[in-house]
Amino acid sequence: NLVPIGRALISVSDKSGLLELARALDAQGVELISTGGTSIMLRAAGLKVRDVADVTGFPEMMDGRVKTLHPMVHGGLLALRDDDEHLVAMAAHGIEPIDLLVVNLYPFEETVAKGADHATCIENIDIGGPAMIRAAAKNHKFVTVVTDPADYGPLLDQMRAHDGATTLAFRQKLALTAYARTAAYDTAVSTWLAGEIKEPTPRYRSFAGKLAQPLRYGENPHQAAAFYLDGSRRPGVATARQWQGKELSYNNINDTDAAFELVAEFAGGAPACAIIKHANPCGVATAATLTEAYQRAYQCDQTSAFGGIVALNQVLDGATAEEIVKIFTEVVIAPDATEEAKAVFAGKKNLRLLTTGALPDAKAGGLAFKQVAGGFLVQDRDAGHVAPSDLKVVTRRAPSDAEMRDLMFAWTVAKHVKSNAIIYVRDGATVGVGAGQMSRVDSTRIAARKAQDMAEALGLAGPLTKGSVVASDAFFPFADGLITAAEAGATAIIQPGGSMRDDEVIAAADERGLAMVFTGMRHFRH
Ligand code: 93A
Repeated sequence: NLVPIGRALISVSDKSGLLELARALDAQGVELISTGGTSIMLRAAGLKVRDVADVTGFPEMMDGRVKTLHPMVHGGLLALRDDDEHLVAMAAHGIEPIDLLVVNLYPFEETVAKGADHATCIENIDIGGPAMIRAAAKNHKFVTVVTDPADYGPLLDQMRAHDGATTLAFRQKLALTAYARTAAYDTAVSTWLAGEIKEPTPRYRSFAGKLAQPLRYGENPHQAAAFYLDGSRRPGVATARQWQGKELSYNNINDTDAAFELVAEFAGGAPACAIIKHANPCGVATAATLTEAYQRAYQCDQTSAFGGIVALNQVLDGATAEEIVKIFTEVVIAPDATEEAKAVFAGKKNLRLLTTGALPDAKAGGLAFKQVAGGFLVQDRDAGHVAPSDLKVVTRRAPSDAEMRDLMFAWTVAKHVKSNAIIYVRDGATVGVGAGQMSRVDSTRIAARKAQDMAEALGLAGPLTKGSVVASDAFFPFADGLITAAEAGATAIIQPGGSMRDDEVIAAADERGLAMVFTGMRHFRH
């Protein structure tokens, strides 16, 4: 099953590692054929290379749209070397076998991620490259196909080990990578086009990614798992730099994402901190300084914060790092970290520090996928926002300015809490979070109960929910949830409204002197 490589066609947009590869192939006596830009680079480096135009007898034309789409190329890739008819056809038409195809595609995904205009994106749809990749991969019994510079090294290792040949097992592995690559590429094109023409229900949807790292295990140790990049380059856990600590786990990645997406809501605002456990915040705060934001987030639920994930919306400084290391934390993620902060963390070997260079745009579009048995659901990511001017005051009393600030904060946090979500907030910090309950009134009670526990732990007299405001991710179906919140000391409520019993809920608020605003927008999260 060893097939020697005598002739290679190289056509690459990403030219990293190209010269080293071409020199090594040349040294092994491999004949090189290449397309426009690739040829120029090889020739400039003093390598002997044939232009694909010489092979096809056709010039590259139409701005390069037609370069390799020719039987001389595709015949050379697809011909079965052990089939007499194929050999006769090759001889009849002067088709020479191509044993190695090295192609990486026009950078379509990168072009879209950069926000290029429509025409530029269209021009970056590679046609000839995928056609050759698919042809070579189909014929992997004889042809070696390399679609990623990361495989140049392994290719040369193979050739050195096998006297210029590759094994079938190696070619098979490259072929499966090749088909996965063209599938992911066309997924990117189709997804982009669906977005361009605002087609919400394209007939086919796929979800593609590039392996970032295999993970030790999944949500549980008996589940195999890996982490893939979706090509969007959204700043976050997928693109972050890890400065220290052991490898992130599946759950770490999931929680770190939840944490960073939450603080991204506070981009450009006051220092903000979120502490996450099991994908739900156990404390979120904004304050005058980052240190204070951390302290206040921590105070919301000191018990759960242990072993949590901390996300910050600003550069991590030394003082905040000193605060964070007082308890065990799994991961800290921030746009950046000062040298002092890094020095503080250096003493905590198990703490992972991630920096992302930027905050993601909380209002950016994108798709969210969820698997169900036999299919998957696709929706826009929840980029919904309400401004204070969108709010409708439904009670006799309107919120004070201070209440309004806290209501907006609470609403923002509620978006990131699993339903049914109830958030008590006081002075820019959560004091009680009720998450993931099947009944809304339970979430209201649990959050108040936790705030009470915390007050006792801190040795405070009154409950922390006294004088708080409350956000509910969806409407109160009955007045009971609101009454529980009022009894816990809440003075103002923010919720979508829209229940059949809104009148009862509003009346209960009025009776207790509460101010309530409706957002008209819901933030379910399951
Ligand atoms: O426009 S294309 O779809 N038409 C082609 O026939 C074709 N053949 C190779 N693009 C084509 N390619 C792509 O050109 C390759 O996939 C590679 O990404 C790129 C290399 O071009 P150059 O060698 O001119 O830099």
